[in-house]
Amino acid sequence: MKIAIVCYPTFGGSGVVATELGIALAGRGHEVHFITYKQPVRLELLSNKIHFHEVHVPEYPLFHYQPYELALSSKLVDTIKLYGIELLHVHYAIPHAYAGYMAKKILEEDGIYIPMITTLHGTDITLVGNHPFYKPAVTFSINKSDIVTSVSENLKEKTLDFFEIEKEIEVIPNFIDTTKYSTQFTDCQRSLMAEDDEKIITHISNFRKVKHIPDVISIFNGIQKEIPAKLIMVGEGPEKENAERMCEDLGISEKVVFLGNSNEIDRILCFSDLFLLPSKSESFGLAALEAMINRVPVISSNTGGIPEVNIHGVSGFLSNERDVEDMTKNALYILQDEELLKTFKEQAKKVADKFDITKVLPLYESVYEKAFKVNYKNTY
Ligand code: GMT
Repeated sequence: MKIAIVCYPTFGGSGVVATELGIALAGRGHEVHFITYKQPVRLELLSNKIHFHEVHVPEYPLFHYQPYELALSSKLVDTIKLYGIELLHVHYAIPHAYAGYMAKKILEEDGIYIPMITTLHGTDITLVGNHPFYKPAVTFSINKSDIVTSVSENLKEKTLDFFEIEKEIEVIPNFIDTTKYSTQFTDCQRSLMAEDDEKIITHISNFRKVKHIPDVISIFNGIQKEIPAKLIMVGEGPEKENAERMCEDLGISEKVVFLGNSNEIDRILCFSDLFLLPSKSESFGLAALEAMINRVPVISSNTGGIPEVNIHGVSGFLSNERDVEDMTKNALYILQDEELLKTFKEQAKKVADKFDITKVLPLYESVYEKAFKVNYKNTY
């Protein structure tokens, strides 16, 4: 099958999922075309099965806002025609589903009928999508997609609550390629980060408000008062400066390392003892899954789709949002007992194995097959 994938190319869960899905589909013999404004960060290898087409938005003094949707729709139309693409899969509703639907309609003028799948990832629904400025357009483009998928049961429920959806939403959870983690790193350079007696706590995100970064610091502050520990903060975003300042004010700057964005998070997770994800909400929490596959237990909030990934008392612990005290207590409970830490590490890996890509990829392939039938029915 020739498939076009539209996604955000930057560091962030939806782009990572879209990229890994495309790579896996190419591995199954499909021809995959990524269409976005920059080469996706995790897309390292291009081949005859994996193509990348860049969307350019020419600058013009009259434009206060660059019309990215327009440029994306046009690029989709041209690429679909040129490469004989048979199916369009857009990740993140805004503005991808909208631009994709426009491309679909333009192509129909030329007698080309292409099915479109929209995958909802989270903030496209929970934060941005239900804003009154966007809501009608988001509702419209979700309803006009041939198939809609969401990455968790919780996100499906929220979508049905927030929007007037006339479509069935299929839940296809995010996934991980467990073969990439089947052997442990031999070059895991723990000593570069911490002393032997120090526990390593990690947080990875795009440092937005929704991640409750101050809670990450507060939990770590509580931990380091009781046991020797280091905190590794991976990522970039608007809350990073505040976080650096907060560490300074608490006098723990020497124990906190801000690494910036990284393409090699498994090299960091391989020596981590605990992962913190106290978010306000997560539709899924891919970062937690990536930690768990690397045998890192997770201390998280219990909101959104997180409980579908991090299992309380098994792969880590869940607490109410903002309950820093409970999260700190749970973290210390795991970290202060070496045997227990080992058990949680193995359990985290076992839970993560359930999200292996080999189980999830066929779900997408069967949704693709279904999309052709739905598109045919909608068209004729
Ligand atoms: O919010 C982010 O961290 C980025 C965002 C994205 O779309 O790139 O992540 C959302 O999608 C991920 C992949 O499906 C999920 O794992 C994240 O939980 C979700 N983020 C939120 O719901 C806040």
